[in-house]
Formats: sequence, C-alpha cells, structure tokens
Amino acid sequence: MATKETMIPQPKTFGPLGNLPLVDTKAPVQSLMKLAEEQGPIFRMDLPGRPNNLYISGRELVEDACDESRFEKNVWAPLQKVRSFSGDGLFTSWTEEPNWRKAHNILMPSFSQRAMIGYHDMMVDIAMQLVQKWARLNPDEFVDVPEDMTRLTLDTIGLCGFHYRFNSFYRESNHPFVEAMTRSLDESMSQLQRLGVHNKIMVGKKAQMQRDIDYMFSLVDKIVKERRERGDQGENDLLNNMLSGEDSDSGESLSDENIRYQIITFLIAGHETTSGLLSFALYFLLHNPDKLKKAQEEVDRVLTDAAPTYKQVREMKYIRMILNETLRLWPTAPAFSLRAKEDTLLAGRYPMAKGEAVNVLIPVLHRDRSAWGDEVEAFRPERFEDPSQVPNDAYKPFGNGQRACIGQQFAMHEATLVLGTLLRYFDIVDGANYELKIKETLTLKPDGFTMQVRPRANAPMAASPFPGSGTAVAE
Ligand code: HEM
Ligand code: LEH
Repeated sequence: MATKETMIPQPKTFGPLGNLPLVDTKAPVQSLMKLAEEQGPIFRMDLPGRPNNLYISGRELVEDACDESRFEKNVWAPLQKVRSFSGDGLFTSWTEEPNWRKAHNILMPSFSQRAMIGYHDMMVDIAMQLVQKWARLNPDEFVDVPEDMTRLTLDTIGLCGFHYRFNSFYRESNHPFVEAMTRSLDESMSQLQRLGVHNKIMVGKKAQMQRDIDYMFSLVDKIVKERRERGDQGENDLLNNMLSGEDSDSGESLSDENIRYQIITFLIAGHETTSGLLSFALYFLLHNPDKLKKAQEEVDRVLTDAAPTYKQVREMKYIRMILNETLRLWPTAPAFSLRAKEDTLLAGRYPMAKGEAVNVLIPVLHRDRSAWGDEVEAFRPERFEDPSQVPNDAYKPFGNGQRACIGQQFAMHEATLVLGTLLRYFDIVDGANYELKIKETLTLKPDGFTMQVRPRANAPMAASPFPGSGTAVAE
C-alpha cells in the first residue's frame, strides 16, 4: 500500500538543511508560490527543526481543510514568533485559550458594519490629510505609495481604535512604532529560516528585538494610562470597549496584560495589510487604464461633496470590486494554517493525524484555474460584480470561519473610502515606469513603488486647505 509520504510530493532536499535552500530568505512566500507551481496543490517541505510541513493551494483541498468541524486554526511557526509581542491577543491565540473567546465576544460589536458609522468621520479626517499632502506636491515630485499608505492606515487605526494621533503626515520619516514593528516582524520572519543554533548566536538581533518590544509596550502602556487618568469621556472606540467590556458568556473582563497584547495586535494588524492593499490597488489601476477610467466614472458620479459620506462609501461598488480583485492577486496576509482536530482524511485522500497541520498558500489558491478560469493573472474587478458567481471556497483573503479577520469591514470601509477619494481628487501617473517587486515582512507590499499625482480640474474644493470633515449618514 502506498504510504502518504509517497503520495505527497516534496522538492529536492539538501541533507540536514532539508528544503530550506529552496527558500529565498527575503521572499519566502514567493518561493513557496513557485514551488507550488512546480509541485502541485499539495506538497511537503522539511525545514531544520521543523520536519513535515504541508502546503496546500488547490480549491478542493482548501475547501475541505476549511471544514471547521474537522479542522481549526493552527498557531503555526510564523505566528508563534509574533507571539513574543502579541501574546494571547486575538490573532496569535489558540481557539481553546480562554482569552480568545473572551476578547472575541467583547470586541465583535466594535467591528460590525454598523460600527463603521462611528469610525467614518475619523477615517475621513486622516484621508483628507493625505489629500492635502498630495495636493501640495510639485508636478515633478514623486509619491512613495507604500510609505504614504502606511502613514494613513497607522493614523487611522490609532485614531479610530484609541483616539491616539500618530500624526505620521507631520513626520519626515516613519513613526518609531512603525520602525520597531517592522524590525520585529522582519526578525520574526528571519528567525524562521535560521538554524536553531544560528538563532542562539544572533545576540545583537535578539537585543534589538527586545528593545523594540519594550518600546511598543511602553507606547501602549502610555495610551492606556492616559485614558485611565482622563476617564471615559464617551469615546466609542476599541480601547473603551476593552477597558469596560464584559464577556457575555463568562461575565469577565480582559486583564491588563491581555489588553496590552490586544492593542499591539490591533496597531499592527490594523494597518500593515490595509496599506499593502491600497498600494497594490493603485499599482493595478496604473497598469489597467480601462479599469481606472471605470473607477473614475464611479467616483465622479458618487462623490459629489468635498468629503465622502458613510452612505457614499457603501455606494462605491466598483471601487470595492477593485479592492476584492487586488486581494485576489496579492492577498496581503498571504497564508494561514489549519490543524486536524481528530484523525481524518483530507479531501478523502490524504490521511492526517490529530494535530497535523496544512498551511494554505492564498495567492496560489486565488490563481486556481478550476475556480477563476484560464486568465488568472488578468486584473478583472468584474469577477466580483455578481456575488453569487464568486467562488468563495477559492477566495480566502481574510481567512476562515470563526477565526477569520475581525477587521474585514474596517479594512474594506477604510480602503474604499481612501481609494475613492484619491481617485476623485487626483489623476495618477506611472512617471517612474515602476516594475512590480514584492517586499515580504510576513505581509506583502509593492517594494519601492513610486508614482506621480496630478490634481483633477473638476475635483470638489480641490484648492481649499480645509476640505471639510464630512458627516456620516446611516443607511
Ligand atoms: C485575522 C487578513 C485587516 C485584525 C486575519 C486573518 C487574515 C487576515 C487572513 C486570519 C489569520 C489566520 O487564520 O491565522 C487581513 C487582511 C486585511 C486585514 C487581508 C486588510 C486588507 C485587518 C484589520 C484589523 C485586523 C484592519 C483590525 C483593525 C485581525 C485580527 C485577526 C485577524 C484581530 C484575528 C481574529 C481572530 O482570530 O479572532 N486577518 N486582515 N485585520 N485580523 Fe485581519
Ligand atoms: O515565512 C513564511 N513562511 C514559511 C517559511 C519557511 C518556508 C522557511 C513557513 O512556512 O514558515 C511566511 C509566512 C507568512 C505568512 C504569515 C501571514 C501573517 C500575516 C500577518 C497579518 C496579521 N494581520 C493583519 C491583519 N489581519 C491580520
């Protein structure tokens, strides 16, 4: 009888290093994507100290692994590294850890579609700071897209989540939190690819990571202390919900230590992936003038005032389709992991023992021809026109089931608002002939992407230094 080892392909190995030499240290996800093309929808990788990693990317396999009655979220190696600063926060906790359900119950209402009405004006505040910055550029100047999108998304989660202003648009370089966070994510990714002994001797890197974690904790502790001293002044934000919320199941509230982990989680998760999404979307629009034209027709029709209202953001259907299609081609959180709850057969074929895991390579799943047709590389927002035609089992940019992204509505409301507003105010120009290169820091971003912007003649109040803050209107 064939064993499962003979059934699941594995690329060539290099003695004690296993398959590690096949992985580009700076671009592990892109290496895994290439390996999936060669090996097929399921393959095995042996890594030093981590034998037997399974990667899946076919529609049928992923659909089966997403069955929550048989599989559950696995806090796999990349997430275990991040736990050094996000502990048992929502993203890095096991489902059976008591704080996962407690925080999930307390925080879910803060992320409902209705809750976006309360965040809308704050999102507009930050979006308008970006409009102001771009409106003041000289025609020959370039915008560093991922840098400005990072400024925007960090300031947005800071303000909406904690009424804290990072004021990134008033700084030449990144806020120190972004520096500490990026270094920590980068080091977490590097640790995955070093041999155990090699990690132990990287004393300098370890010390830097500890300094970065200490800095992130100190910033978060300052935010909490100031809120506690000032008291609740009716801010309807994540921080208030965490400080005063009670879990409806247990009646318990979150501990101070867990609140710290949740804040770090939200500051990181709340901006890193959304900035990548906005950057990739602008990249795709530069390369697809017909889609850009359709997008501008929509924003010109819908955005009639200086700043978008909540209702107008909900009306920008084509902008949302552009974002969905962007996340198909470059899902900015590119992988997640699931483990078997009991012994089972994956897709009726591959025996999996209880606890055994599969890692889902989302960018490859999103290019499965059986779900998306032959022209998988073509940027076609129209794929998302009719929701009943979207192959949801082959589209997982926000993960799966009860452990799917809690911030999905937040990210999509923010990204739709910002992309729509930018296209209303500016024409975009590929002045640098940018060629796509993807930078990985666990998440994905277009590396070094610059472009030029030209204020549009018909933009509402484009010349005004105070374009207003807009008013949220519920549907
Ligand atoms: C979980 C993607 C934006 C907070 C996840 C997961 C994915 C994901 C794939 C599942 C991870 C896993 O199974 O291991 C994205 C993408 C985003 C985005 C692509 C933007 C385009 C956000 C935002 C926030 C956020 C804006 C917060 C404001 C979280 C949290 C979890 C999570 C807390 C863990 C939820 C839980 O397990 O209870 N996200 N995310 N994300 N995301 Fe996001
Ligand atoms: O290094 C990675 N994977 C490999 C390395 C190996 C081949 C040497 C592995 O299997 O260990 C990269 C894996 C990256 C995937 C992690 C995605 C985490 C995204 C974090 C986003 C958090 N967030 C943001 C918003 N919502 C959630």
